[in-house]
Amino acid sequence: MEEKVEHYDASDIQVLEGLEAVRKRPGMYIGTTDVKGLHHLVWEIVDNAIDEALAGFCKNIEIIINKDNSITVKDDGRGIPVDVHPKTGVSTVETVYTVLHAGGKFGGGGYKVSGGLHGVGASVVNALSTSVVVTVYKNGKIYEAKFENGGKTSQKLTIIGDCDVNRTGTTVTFKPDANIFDTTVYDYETLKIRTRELAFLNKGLRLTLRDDRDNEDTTGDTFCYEGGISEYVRFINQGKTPIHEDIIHLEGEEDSVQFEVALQYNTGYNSNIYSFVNNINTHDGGTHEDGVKRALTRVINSYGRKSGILKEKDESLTGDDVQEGLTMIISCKHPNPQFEGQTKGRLGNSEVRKLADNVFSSGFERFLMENPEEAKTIINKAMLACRARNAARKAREITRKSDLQTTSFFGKLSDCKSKDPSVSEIFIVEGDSAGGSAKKGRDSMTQAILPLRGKILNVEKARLDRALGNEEIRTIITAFGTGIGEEFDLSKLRYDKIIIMTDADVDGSHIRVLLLTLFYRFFRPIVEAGHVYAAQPPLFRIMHGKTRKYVLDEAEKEEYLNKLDENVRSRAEIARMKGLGEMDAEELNETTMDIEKRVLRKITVDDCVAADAMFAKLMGEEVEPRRAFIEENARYVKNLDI
Ligand code: 1YM
Repeated sequence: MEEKVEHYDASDIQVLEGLEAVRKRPGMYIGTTDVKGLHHLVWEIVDNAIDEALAGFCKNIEIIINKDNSITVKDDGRGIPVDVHPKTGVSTVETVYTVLHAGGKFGGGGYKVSGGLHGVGASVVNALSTSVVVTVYKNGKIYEAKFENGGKTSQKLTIIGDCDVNRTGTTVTFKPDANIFDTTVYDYETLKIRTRELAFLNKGLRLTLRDDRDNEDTTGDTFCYEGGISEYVRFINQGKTPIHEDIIHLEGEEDSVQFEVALQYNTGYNSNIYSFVNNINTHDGGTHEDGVKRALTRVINSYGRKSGILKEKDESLTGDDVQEGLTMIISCKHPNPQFEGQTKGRLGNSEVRKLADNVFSSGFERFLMENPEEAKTIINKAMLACRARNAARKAREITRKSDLQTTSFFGKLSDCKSKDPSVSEIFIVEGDSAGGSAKKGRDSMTQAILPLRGKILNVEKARLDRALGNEEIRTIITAFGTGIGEEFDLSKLRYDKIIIMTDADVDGSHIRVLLLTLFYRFFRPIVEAGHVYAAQPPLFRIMHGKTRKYVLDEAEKEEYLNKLDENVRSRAEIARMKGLGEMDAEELNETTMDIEKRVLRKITVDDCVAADAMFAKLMGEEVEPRRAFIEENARYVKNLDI
């Protein structure tokens, strides 16, 4: 028998057990092992570099997608400490990369919570990678440590060379484990959106993203914003028409809590308010957002009264009124944030409410007093919003009273028999003829059909009161059962799935975008809760012998044909499906509606900021950005079906 030469002591075993736990239940540490989890690994490493920037030692961060889909992150900070760590007996570099939860506990102070989902950092990335190389430039030396197969040290921290004494920094390369992740292919756009956001949120920090997979000579994208969140507001307002020139930027600090807000009103009717704590998007708001919103309403009302713009007979403006057409970024950096709510997307620290209110109210009041013209424009806009809100309430009352009973409504909606929302679904179908086939082909127990006659109103350009004047939109609201605006209630939704079923052509995609705009603007919680889907009608029907096969797209068609026998293929009859209206009930059921056979695509609002910019570009008032977008993307269109 061979004698074992390795000597494991208790601490080694603990380390291995820790990383093994991460590999056993990766979801606990990074949320998911799908493409989202894969990208999450990048941010765990980048967050350490950002922490170093927040501490004031790092100015440049570089992210590179390497040829083999491994990722390299470089920074020019102090470099991870290289001395032996007193508790573990190995170098601090090794400790940070092999001991679970080590990350933030070492340095102390700073804003160490930026670590995305659970903030456990480098060791988790190591546990989920097949190889990790950490290089530290410090004290005129180059140090290197290597890890393999889920975090096992394969090379202890070693000096591998000399460098300029002034050079400092950390470089990390990791390759995600294909046994853990559904996919190990990185998406440049996904990384780009977040990299840009991090640059907006950390003013002056230079972030570069580069893709070396196809070509190593690319320069990539570099983001650096001296104006920070002010430039973020300008970016979001691209393609919108601001109603005052300057972006208002206010900031303050108390007890090591930094608070910052930037805002600008535009002529649109929607509000785009995004808040962050330690660079993490607080989707569900919290005390920082509450403090600002409360102060905004109070200051506008009190200035409005004092200045006489708001007359005695006028009612006070509400939060919704003063937030119409408002683009606002709120950013708080907190040494000890408390996240609340199911998805931990809400800031709970109560002291932040007061800080946010104080910083915002004093700064904003001053802006209004120093800029009376702009103040008047802003308050007049809020007063118009107030009038529209009252008009919408009246229109809604009429909708509520009449629609559910009117024959016109029931003429349109073929409801399902079930009254149980958890099993019910509604198909919103383009045109009467497709609507007819869908009605015949449905399972009437659980599937409701709502055919749309005309194009629905573009709500990007309309307020709620006008939207309520549109018959197609009124029908949709009545069918959903949730109400709209101030009285919206998600729990009253009558269907679990809302399925948009449009043709696979230009008109169909236009109607789909109009519907998505409507949902995104007026029913966002329905989208966020994952109730909205797009049906995927097939593009081709392939017949050979007695076999009938439907395929979704060109790629699937090729794949299927390639599998067929040569002489079958040559006789194989291919029909391009023109539209839903051309399918008979049986075909429509089989290809698009049958719960067992159909393919649905879930619509998500993964990145509200990006989606919003897209909606504004495609649907907003300004023609130029839309034209630019179409020109930019025309080259990607392969199967334009006109
Ligand atoms: C490409 C990834 O990890 N940079 C990085 C990490 C650290 C430091 C500097 C650092 C922190 C401190 C002191 C401190 C980390 N250090 C630790 C620990 N880039 C990247 N740059 N000196 C250097 O926090 O006091 C964890 S991360 F724990 F060792 F201090």
